[in-house]
Amino acid sequence: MSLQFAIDRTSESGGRRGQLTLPHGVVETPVFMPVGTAATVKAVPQSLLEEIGAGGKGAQIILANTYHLYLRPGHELVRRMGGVHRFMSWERPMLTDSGGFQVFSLSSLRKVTPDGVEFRSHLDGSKHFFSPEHSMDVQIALGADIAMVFDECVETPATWERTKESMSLTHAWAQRSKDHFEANKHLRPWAEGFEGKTQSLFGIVQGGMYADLRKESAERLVEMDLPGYAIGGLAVGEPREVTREMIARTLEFLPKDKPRYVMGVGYPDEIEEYARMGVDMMDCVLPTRAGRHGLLFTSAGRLNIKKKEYAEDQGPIDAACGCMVCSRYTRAYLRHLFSSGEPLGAVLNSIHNIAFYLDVMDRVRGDLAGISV
Ligand code: PRF
Ligand code: ZN
Repeated sequence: MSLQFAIDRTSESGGRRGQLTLPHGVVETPVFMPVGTAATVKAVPQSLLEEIGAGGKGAQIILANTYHLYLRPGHELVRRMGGVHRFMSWERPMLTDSGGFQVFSLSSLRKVTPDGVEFRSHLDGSKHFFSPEHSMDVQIALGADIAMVFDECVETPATWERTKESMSLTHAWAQRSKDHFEANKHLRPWAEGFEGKTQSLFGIVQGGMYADLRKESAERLVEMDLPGYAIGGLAVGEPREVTREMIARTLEFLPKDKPRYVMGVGYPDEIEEYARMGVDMMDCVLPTRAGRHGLLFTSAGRLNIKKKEYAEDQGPIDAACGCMVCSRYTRAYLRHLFSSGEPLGAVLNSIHNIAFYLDVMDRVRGDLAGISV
């Protein structure tokens, strides 16, 4: 089996405590996945990712991006290096996003046709074309445990008609993604020691901010009988209540026995809330991106380490945090590193923020394990 999902307990609010078994290991859910866009969780070495947060268990699964690795260093190079796990020396589970969302958010001069998307690289302006088939070829070369279908994330706000049209394109692309993935997944870069195991492909529900389209999209994707489903197209600028409502309206139509993943969310209180609603997987650049900008998450809220008031503060970022940064360094020192533009500032801030996110999920898992209905 390439993917198994077992749910131990479900809470009254729908939260699930489970285990997702993948070729590279077991993931305790609900899980937060740090983002490793270019085969690196920015500023954090792999050895630390394996240790920080969640009582020393570290990150269980990380994400990488098809769009970035295709452009640089190139997916064929990564394949020759043994796949993305071997290339970056991360032997735990991984997931790759399909490139759809990144093409729409990063590249320029996009031309969308039923066949795919033509775009210019954000790196050097060179012209490229992504189709569902090409996205699958790239993701198979990278070899993450979970690949994602190629989708279009509609801009917001968008009319119902525009959203429906984009959603229909996403459904056609999902079917093409599945067909091409199934026919080619045997070409993944790892085989030895993984007998009988290969990559799995997840679907992505779209439908913008329209509950009827969310239902239609979920139902259409469920017909494709994929091993897991993501909820895409959210956290793109809409109010938080709308995000929550769309997640709830989508979860209703997704199978209870398969993993459910909300892409690209959110603040710590949001990931906790969504996990308690029954979301099993989430990813977000926030802990690392905010960390590089000096924004730290704590049990007492957000803290901006740039502020003058921390110049001589002998306390840790968060006295309630057990991470290696909080147990060793003062706010005064971290403020000094940040104000001096020292690279270690970004490293330590990112480590604390990731540990904080992983701790949030570890606490939610503990709560869910204790509740049963
Ligand atoms: N689609 C894909 N990746 C994504 C999204 C999406 O809609 C989002 C939206 N929050 C984040 N990452 N493929
Ligand atoms: Zn900490």
